[in-house]
Amino acid sequence: PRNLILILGDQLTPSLPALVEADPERDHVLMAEVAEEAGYTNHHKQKLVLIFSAMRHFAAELEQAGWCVHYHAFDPDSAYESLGDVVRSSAESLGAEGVVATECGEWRLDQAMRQWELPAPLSIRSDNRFFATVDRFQKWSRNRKQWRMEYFYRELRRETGLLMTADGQPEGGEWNLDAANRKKWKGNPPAPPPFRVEPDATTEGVIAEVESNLGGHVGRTDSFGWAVTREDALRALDHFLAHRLPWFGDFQDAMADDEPNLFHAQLSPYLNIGLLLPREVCEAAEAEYHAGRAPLNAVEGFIRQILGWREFVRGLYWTLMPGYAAENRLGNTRPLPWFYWTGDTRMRCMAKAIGNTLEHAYAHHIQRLMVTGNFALLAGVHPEAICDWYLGVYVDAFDWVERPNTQGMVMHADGGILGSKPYAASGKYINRMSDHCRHCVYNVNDTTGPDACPFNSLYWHFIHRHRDHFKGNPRMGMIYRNWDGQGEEKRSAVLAKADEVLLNIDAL
Ligand code: FAD
Ligand code: DLZ
Repeated sequence: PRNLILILGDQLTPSLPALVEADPERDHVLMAEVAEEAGYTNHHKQKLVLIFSAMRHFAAELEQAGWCVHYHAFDPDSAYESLGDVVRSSAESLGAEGVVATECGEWRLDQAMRQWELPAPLSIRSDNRFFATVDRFQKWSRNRKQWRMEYFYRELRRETGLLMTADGQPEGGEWNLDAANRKKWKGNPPAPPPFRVEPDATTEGVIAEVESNLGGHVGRTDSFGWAVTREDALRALDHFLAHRLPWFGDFQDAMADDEPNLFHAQLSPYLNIGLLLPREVCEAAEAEYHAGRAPLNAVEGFIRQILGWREFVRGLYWTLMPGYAAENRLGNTRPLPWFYWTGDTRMRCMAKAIGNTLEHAYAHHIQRLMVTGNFALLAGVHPEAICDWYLGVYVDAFDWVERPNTQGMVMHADGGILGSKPYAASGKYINRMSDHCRHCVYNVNDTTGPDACPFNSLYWHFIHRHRDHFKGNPRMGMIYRNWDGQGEEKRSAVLAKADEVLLNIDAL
């Protein structure tokens, strides 16, 4: 072949420049399932199944479209450990004149790619599947003291025209309708059943292979129901638009004991591996608003997650790596409590969020941020330990999006680049937004007694131990006034209780 075109497991998009600019008559495609990618973290088995099965389906679609595809299926005895090994050997044996790849999503692999020693020159094409290039983000961020998602988002709204009126104003007169999106869900409207795709023969085959070759990975495969083709991902999108989007805004921050997904889209894995494109997803949601089928608070809230947060964290990642990964501004040292890997804890909210994660490789944003994330923040877990957990257990997890969300949004380890205030909360918040506490053995209204909710004392311990760090933060002033106003005796009792909780953390 003239060129060998490498397609990675999260690049399953026919419109990639590397494919569009190539010629199926002269260029060949290379795809490979390899031990190094499967093993760089404890990937949930459903994530492995999703990626391998989606890769195999994509390879078959390319073949049908006339491409010659060299596909290396996972082989535990393979002589090739890494993508670099496969690319080198394939380029050599096929006599390729050049190798073409697309910018990859992780710093780790990007660095490795740049050091590959290949028999033919490597060219790396840009990834056109985002609204903004990294350069675009850097142009925006360069001269700003503070980087706030909201302002980057507004620029992208203007540039894309999404939810903008003809005279350049935000639809409805306001940029951000978040204040309308904090309702507790009390069962109405009922949450729709999740969208599931029954595994086909290819997926069944991959499930069996993952169980036998990578069976030590976290999670289970018997509940696998993710889409593995663009066609089914589009059906998942339609299902979301029809059954969830209208209430997405109202209940965006809600949690429910027996409804793990509520009105969330569950589209992140498809966006992240390229089965769906962010623009088509946002445009489809916008069309629902214009057709009068979904209210503005839902559609704006949804589009903000993709056009705002998703683009913002990607720009931030590529601008601040690799230093970002080492940030630990709160000086945390604690290892991750073991129950993160088992769900075996009496804290109801944690057991539910972790249990769902282990079963489905998914938890929605508020479970990640305000339950498992909040607990790790309050307990002072080392950022690397909690990052590694999030990178493993979620079907949508890739370093470029997981890292800023964990290191920045959850752990405040970056000192406030991503968020001006830590998302620290006591049990009161969880009780306000969910019905978990009603089913919990711990008492959310108690802070120091034997059955007190652990989040309560840990919250004040967190506030107390990081006073030096947060004392200049105007958004934290009221919290410190509240803490100081509680009196010496009460504060000592709260701190003593938190010490006891931390000492017995694995038994909570
Ligand atoms: P919805 O709530 O329905 O949102 C719609 C879409 O918006 C998502 O599909 C996603 O593409 C995007 N989105 C929403 N919130 C964010 C966000 N904060 N950052 C970037 N995109 C966002 N998302 C990932 O895609 N991969 C990750 O590895 C990941 N790790 C996370 C780790 C932590 C600690 C936290 C707090 C959040 C993380 N997120 C991650 C963001 C968010 O939780 C998920 O995108 C979301 O839960 C996916 O489910 P959904 O499709 O139902 O999302
Ligand atoms: C996540 C992942 C996994 C588990 N396996 C593979 C693989 O075997 N082959 C491959 O090409 N890609 C895989 N991926 C996705 C890559 O790790 C991904 O390209 C990087 O995470 C960069 O975003």
